[in-house]
Amino acid sequence: MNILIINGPNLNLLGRRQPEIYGPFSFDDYFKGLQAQFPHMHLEYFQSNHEGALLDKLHGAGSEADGIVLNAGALTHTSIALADAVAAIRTPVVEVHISNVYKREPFRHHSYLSACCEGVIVGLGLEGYRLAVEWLVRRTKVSEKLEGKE
Ligand code: CA2
Repeated sequence: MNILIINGPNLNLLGRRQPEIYGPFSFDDYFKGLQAQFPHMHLEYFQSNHEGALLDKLHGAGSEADGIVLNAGALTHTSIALADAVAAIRTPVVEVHISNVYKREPFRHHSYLSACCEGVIVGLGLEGYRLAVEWLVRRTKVSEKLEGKE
């Protein structure tokens, strides 16, 4: 089972700036721990500060990944192009936000992506990624059972 985690703009700064909002850990360190927790799964991590690169990754992942965890950063609140890409692929996508965007500025309260995603996890810190992976694994197993693949 392949799960792809995609982080958008500025999330490469995790652990280096604003720890009071985003916590003290870099994503690379968190990702190593996540891989150890899901040893039988193929987890891939991709981060980009460029909208086009995120679009290309989503298009490609449509045929390769069984599930996608997406934190599009600030593009969440602005990008109809990313929403269209999520809607265009068949792979289930879970939207994750590290901070509780509803406790923050009003411009963070709207997401173009949520309506195209299977679900949204907000404000649980980096643990949101683990919960999203766990849910995607279960969802895939349930779908396979329903399709009689097991
Ligand atoms: O809470 C989240 O995960 C966000 O997606 C993070 C975005 C923000 O624009 C969204 O409203 C909510 C910002 C990512 C910036 O990440 C940084 C991490 C560390 C230091 C500075 C920025």
